[in-house]
Formats: sequence, structure tokens, C-alpha cells
Amino acid sequence: MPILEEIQAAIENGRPKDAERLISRAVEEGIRPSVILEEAMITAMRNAGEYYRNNDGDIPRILAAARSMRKGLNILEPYLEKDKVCFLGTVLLGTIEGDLHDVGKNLVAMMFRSAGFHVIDLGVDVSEKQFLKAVQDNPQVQIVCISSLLTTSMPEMRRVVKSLRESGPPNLKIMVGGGSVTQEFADEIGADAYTETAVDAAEVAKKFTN
Ligand code: B12
Repeated sequence: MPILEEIQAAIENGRPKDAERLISRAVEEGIRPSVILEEAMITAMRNAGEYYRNNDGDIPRILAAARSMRKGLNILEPYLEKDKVCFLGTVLLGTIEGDLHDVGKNLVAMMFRSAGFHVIDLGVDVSEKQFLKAVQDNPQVQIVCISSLLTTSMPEMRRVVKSLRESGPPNLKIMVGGGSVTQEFADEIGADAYTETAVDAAEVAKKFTN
């Protein structure tokens, strides 16, 4: 089986050790890190998500896939970072309060880092207060990114955007994303940008800072 398919299978089937080993081997074989990420790893998480949806939420299996993805990202990240050209700015990132999903957020962090941004990752279940405090404590932050996968967390996202507008610096850019967010919702709550993928998110952020 070609190595990218092996990586995809290792993540989809929740085999973190195999994922780590195969990703290292693929890098050694000269496959571009961004190709490994997009063609094998993101595809694996998409398939795992489909499986979860069609099988009434097989939680142990999806958790094993998410863990393998995280282990794999740790291996790949230094190689992706090597490609970065220059320092572009500082981004603050977190998953909204009430929401513990972090696979997409971690991918966003990684794409930003490999594009040349410094990322302050606040983790998951981040409250309005925590976002505001982090912006105040880190005046160099130019962009705040908020991730949400749950429709139940969307009112909280709206609140955070509102208070960042009221109390944050006037030129702060706010980006939103994650499975529950749409362009329409992003416009409605006054975010500066929404993108469907982590790759596009980093591209849009580059335009904001240049
Ligand atoms: C994995 C998973 C879990 C894992 C999470 C593990 C982890 N460490 O993250 C576990 C099992 C813990 C879990 C729990 C729950 N989950 Co869940 N989960 C998923 C699943 C299958 C995949 C999510 C994922 O990782 N996708 C892969 C990543 C790469 O995609 P992504 O996050 O969307 O990110 C991409 C983009 O959106 C974008 N992006 C992400 N963030 C941002 C931010 C910015 C600023 C930008 C610009 C872009 C961006 O970039 C990423 C890459 O391109 C989804 C189904 C699905 N297909 O999405 C359900 C799903 C999100 N879960 C769901 C639910 C309901 C739950 C639970 C409530 C289940 C329960 N009854 O307990 C709990 C909630 C726990 C909580 N409080 O958060 C629902 C949400 C429904 C809804 N609309 O609200 C979904 C959609 C499943 C479903 N169809 O019912 N879940």
C-alpha cells in the first residue's frame, strides 16, 4: 500500500504509534509535509467523521482517531515550520466555551505557524473573559481566531465577538470557523473573516497583516 494510504489508515483506525512511524518515514522519503497533511491526514479525519456520523457516534473510535491525528501533527509540525519564510504576526486562538473539539483548532494553529505566525493557543472551552484577558495581556495580538463545532456554542461565539469589538483594540481582526459556523453567521456577528479550511484561514490572515 502506498505510504500516504498507510498513514490515512493508521489515523482513521486509531493507531497513533503507526501514524507517528509512517509520517516520519514519509518525510524521510522526501514527501512534502503539506502533501502528507492534506492528502493523508485531513482525509483520514474527514472519513473518521463520516464514520462517526453514520454509526451513531462511535466515541472510542473517533477519540482514537483524534489522538492519532494529534500525535501525527506533533511529528509533522517541525517540518512544516521549516518552510516558513518570515515572521508575520501574532494570532490568538481558542475553541469557544462549552466546546471541547480541538482537532480543527490544532490544524488551524499548525497552518498559521507554518505560514510564519506566532500562535498563542488558549486551548478548548475558552470563555469570553479568557479571550478578553488574553487580548489585554498580549497587546501584540493582531488576529483572534475562534473555533466552534457545536451549534449550542454559537451564542457564546457571538458574545465573544461583541465584547472583543467593544473592549479590544480597534484594529483587531476576528476570524471564526469550525463545523457549526457559516459565512452567513460570521457576517451576522460581525467577524472579519470566515473560512471553511485551515489552509484558507492562514491565507486570509496573511492578507490582514501585510
Ligand atoms: C471528533 C469529534 C468528537 C470528539 C472530539 C475529540 C477532539 N479532541 O476534538 C469527541 C468524541 C470528544 C466529541 C464529543 C462531542 N461531540 Co463531536 N464530533 C467529532 C467529529 C466526528 C469530528 C470533528 C473533527 O475533528 N473534524 C475534523 C476537523 C479537521 O474539522 P473541523 O474541526 O471542522 O476543522 C476544520 C474547519 O472547520 C476549519 N476550522 C476549525 N476551526 C476553525 C477556526 C477558524 C478561526 C477558522 C477560520 C477555521 C477553522 O479548519 C479545520 C481544517 O480545515 C464531528 C463530526 C464532523 N464530521 O465534524 C462531531 C460533532 C462536531 N460532534 C457533535 C456532538 C453533538 C458532540 C457531543 C455533544 C456528543 C455528545 N452527545 O456527548 C460531544 C460534545 C463535547 C463538547 N462539549 O465539546 C456534533 C455537533 C452537532 C452540532 N451541530 O452541534 C458533530 C457535528 C457530530 C454530529 N453530526 O452530530 N466529538
